[in-house]
Amino acid sequence: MNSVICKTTPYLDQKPGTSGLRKKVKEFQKPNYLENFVQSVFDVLGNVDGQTLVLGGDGRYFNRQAAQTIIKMAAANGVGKMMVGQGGLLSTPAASCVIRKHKAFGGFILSASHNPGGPNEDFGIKYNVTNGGPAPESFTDAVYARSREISEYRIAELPDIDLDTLGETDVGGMAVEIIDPVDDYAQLMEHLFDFKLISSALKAGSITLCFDAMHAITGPYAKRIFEERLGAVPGSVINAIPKEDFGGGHPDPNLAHAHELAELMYGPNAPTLGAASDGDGDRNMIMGSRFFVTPSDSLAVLAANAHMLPGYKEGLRGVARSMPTSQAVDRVARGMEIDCYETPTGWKFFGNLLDAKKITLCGEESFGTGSDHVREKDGLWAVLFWLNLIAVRKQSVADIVRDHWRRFGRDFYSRHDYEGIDTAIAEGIMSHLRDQLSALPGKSFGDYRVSFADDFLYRDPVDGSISERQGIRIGFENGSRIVFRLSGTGTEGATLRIYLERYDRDPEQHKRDTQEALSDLIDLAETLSEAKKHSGMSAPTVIT
Ligand code: VG1
Ligand code: CO
Repeated sequence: MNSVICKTTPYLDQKPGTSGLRKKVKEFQKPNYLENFVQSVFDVLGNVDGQTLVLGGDGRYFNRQAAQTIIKMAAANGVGKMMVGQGGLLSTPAASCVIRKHKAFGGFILSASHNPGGPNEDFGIKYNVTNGGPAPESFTDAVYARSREISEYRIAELPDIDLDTLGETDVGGMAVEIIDPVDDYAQLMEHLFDFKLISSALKAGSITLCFDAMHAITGPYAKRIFEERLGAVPGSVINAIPKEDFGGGHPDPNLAHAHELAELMYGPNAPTLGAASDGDGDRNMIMGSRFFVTPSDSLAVLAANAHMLPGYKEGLRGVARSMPTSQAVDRVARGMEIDCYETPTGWKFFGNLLDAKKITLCGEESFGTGSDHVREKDGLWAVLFWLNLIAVRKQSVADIVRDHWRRFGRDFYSRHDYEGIDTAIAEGIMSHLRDQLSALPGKSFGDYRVSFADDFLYRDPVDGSISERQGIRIGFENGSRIVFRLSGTGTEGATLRIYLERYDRDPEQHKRDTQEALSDLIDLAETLSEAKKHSGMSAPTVIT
């Protein structure tokens, strides 16, 4: 093999965010931009001689090209074998599954998740470690540091590799195995859920399903699992063909972006379960007829019912949620007398807790739920979980959630995003909030008396590592909370996220509209942050 060492100069902005490095495609197309980052990962990894790496992405624009570059660089860096999803495709949870199942050293996932795709939109790359999960901050910090001083990278001079034919070939002394992207993942799902029960309910028509793949990676997975394997009526999966630009939409499963599904679910012929996933297949939205399940509630419902499903019949070791996620799951954990951990935003923080067997289920308010079956959040897993639960309980989605509220009380919850704010203004809003923190405890605003106010600091209970400034939390004596943080996944300006929650035990109140139930807190968030005033925006751009 002819391997060359190419000279390069550093880019100074290759700092991975909440989930990998995300930039405009145009940035990634700059000379050596991708190569610098990938070589920085190899440099931090050190000796990878003979190791196996996994590679796949969500199929967005630039996916194939990036895959070719990474394979050639892997060969030149001594990697023994690359396992690549056919067509360069793998959903994020499937990549995690493949790394674990085949005991690979790690893997590259090419995705900017829910961000739009296309020549003028976003691309992303992240490295996952041996446990199948996103690399921890210590690793991404080291990659960033390396990228700022890199001076050369290694690449094999090879013709383009055939990414479409299944099977193993030799590429310049390195084995490249093109694998079916769905097989391993589908097998794992079969092991966790009662496929027989779900299948008979779908075939009998007692459960109907509409899954919106949003022209993203889950199309082939959902077709195979829901329609071919479980027997859902053909057409149950919509927008099933992955497209490089996701059909021009945002592959973000929420009521704003998955509008085709939302319309169906609020219409006269709604199926039993409506669901959607994002660009790379790790998020999920769950709906019943005229009913939207907040991701925070979904996590709590899954935790309370997990023992009814085959993969979780032994019960849960513990649970975890990201800090801004509502406290609904905490109430379930208390009832079950298991531990509940509060972690910073981003799946990488769950990895240690899962590996140390401290938790079985975890989730985030941003439409992410998962368990110890892989080390990523998992969209289709959550949909299968709900299908299985509905089949066991023989109740509608709405009835399952309302029962849950009657038992545990309801955590009204919403997130207000202000997107595309000038970065300096967004930083200013955060520091204005930070300046108030020490004076807030004990202060009252109407019925709300502040019990604590801080900038969230996380000490990992497994390795003791510390992550600071993870978001501003303001907690009230009645259990309500307001959280403020800046997004770490955007590629344009800044996004301010305001998370609002209020608990109500009284079943009479559970029917209330969420925004109305939260209106005092919404006003209070503005009083404290002056977000509208400083951003010049009269309303949030997205409310979930
Ligand atoms: C967002 C979500 C966070 C999630 C992250 C990656 O991050 O809030 O909960 O882990 O996206 O998800 P941020 O920093 O923009 O708030 V995905 O599906 O984009 O990989
Ligand atoms: Co995603």
